[in-house]
Amino acid sequence: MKRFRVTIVHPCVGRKPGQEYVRTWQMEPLPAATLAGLTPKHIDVRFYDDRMELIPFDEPTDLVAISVETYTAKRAYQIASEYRQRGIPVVMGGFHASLCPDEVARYAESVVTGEAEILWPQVLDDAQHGTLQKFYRASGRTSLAGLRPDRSIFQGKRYLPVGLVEAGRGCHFKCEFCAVQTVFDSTQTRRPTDDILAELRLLKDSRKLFFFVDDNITSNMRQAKEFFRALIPLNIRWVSQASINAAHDEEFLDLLVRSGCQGVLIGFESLNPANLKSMNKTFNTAKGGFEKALGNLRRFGIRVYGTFIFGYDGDTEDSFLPTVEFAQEHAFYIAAFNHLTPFPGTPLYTRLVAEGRMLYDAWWLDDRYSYNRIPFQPRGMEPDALQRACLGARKAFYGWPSILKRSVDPVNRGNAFMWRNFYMINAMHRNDVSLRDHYPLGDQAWTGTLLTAN
Ligand code: B12
Repeated sequence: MKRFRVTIVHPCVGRKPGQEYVRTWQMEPLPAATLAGLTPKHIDVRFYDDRMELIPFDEPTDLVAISVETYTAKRAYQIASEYRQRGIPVVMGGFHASLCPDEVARYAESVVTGEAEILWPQVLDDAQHGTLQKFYRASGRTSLAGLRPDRSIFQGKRYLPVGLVEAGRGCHFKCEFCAVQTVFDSTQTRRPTDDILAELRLLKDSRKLFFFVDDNITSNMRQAKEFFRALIPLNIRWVSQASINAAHDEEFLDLLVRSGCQGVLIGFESLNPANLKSMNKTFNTAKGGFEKALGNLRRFGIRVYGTFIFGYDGDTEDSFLPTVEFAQEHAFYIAAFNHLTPFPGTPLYTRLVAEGRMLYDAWWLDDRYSYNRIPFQPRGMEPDALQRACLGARKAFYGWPSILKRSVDPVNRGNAFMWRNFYMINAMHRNDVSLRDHYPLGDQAWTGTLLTAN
């Protein structure tokens, strides 16, 4: 009997005519490996990464699965149209599908909202029987026990040698701008420690660094500590995302270091307490605030990837320089200076719509919109000034004098591996400073017609 074939596609954000997609930050996409791992063995799986290869639309397949984020939605709909024009049904899932299911449903036979662990086998079964439903909605959270991402689909593709692994999903905080809280309803689930350790052992020889992609690895401190204790004997190097409250817990910091943590991404967001209040992120300033927390991290030798958001109501053009100086003074290993982005479905988006401040109906689909353009009206400056100032902040932080100064910081050169990589990673960021500015969403050279579904 003919085997059923499913083609998984990871879309890129967009493409300029005749040019390759931006090559930096191309890591193995875990959503694709997770879906492949959930697919029964009697089904053939193929995988194409639109960021690095041409999709062979004419290759025979029975079902196409596309992961959609807000920035990749436009490109995802182009890809879906190519397949659907050839009579192949398309199912979409991922963050944007969960945030905007009705929009996504216009371009696909089926939409999966929420986590796919329970629903995906059902989708495949229905597809094989020709009974695909329009919506498959996950109710509540799914257990992550038994999760086995299948990375064999990445063979032959050139990704950064970083091992992306999930330890948990979601975050209990309710930051106004964050899409994660909307999708997971401010809850966090964790994988059983033994499952994670088994996955790490499989990957350990081929990956020099692991990235736990958890939205907030510190969301449940008790479980995080238990996990770090179990990690110690593995002797790996890892980085992840954390909230700053964890930097006030000495036992936690000690376990971070002993388990091989090389650095954490922390969302500082703003130096302005009024902005943090509007973001619902006042926990950032608790227990002595940034200075105390950064002092603690420094004492334990933990590198910091600091991220900042500009464009909240308290920001003006004067907000940028002190923020860049703060990041330089604390010798952040790397830092991000991004404009506020209202993702659909977030409380921020709802508020800005209610205040009449959105400049596009759906910026992610609007042909006038391009990457890094400001999609809303800030209060303290004009949109163009906000965009220019973010660019200026990145240029200053990734200027050679700043890179060199930060490179000799004792924490950043705490071990040879991270010191060597400091130059490579900062050079990559430096190269990226304006690379994505005004990058199109969707492939600009695409001449097809977006096919809508019933
Ligand atoms: C790792 C990561 C990255 C990595 C990407 C690594 C890579 N592979 O290339 C890096 C650091 C480069 C990155 C960059 C960015 N990221 Co990012 N990233 C993540 C993060 C933390 C984890 C993603 C992951 O692997 N999760 C594990 C997988 C298994 O989970 P999942 O994607 O949710 O998939 C599950 C379901 O959604 C569903 N599903 C997913 N796809 C599909 C498809 C089908 C067909 C089906 C049925 C189901 C399904 O099934 C899966 C299993 O349940 C997420 C947060 C998160 N919780 O997902 C943010 C996240 C995806 N990123 C986000 C953003 C905004 C960005 C940036 C734009 C940030 C910036 N300003 O530069 C960039 C650019 C993104 C791009 N597309 O180019 C947002 C997207 C929001 C949105 N509305 O779309 C998220 C959700 C973070 C957030 N706080 O809002 N990111």
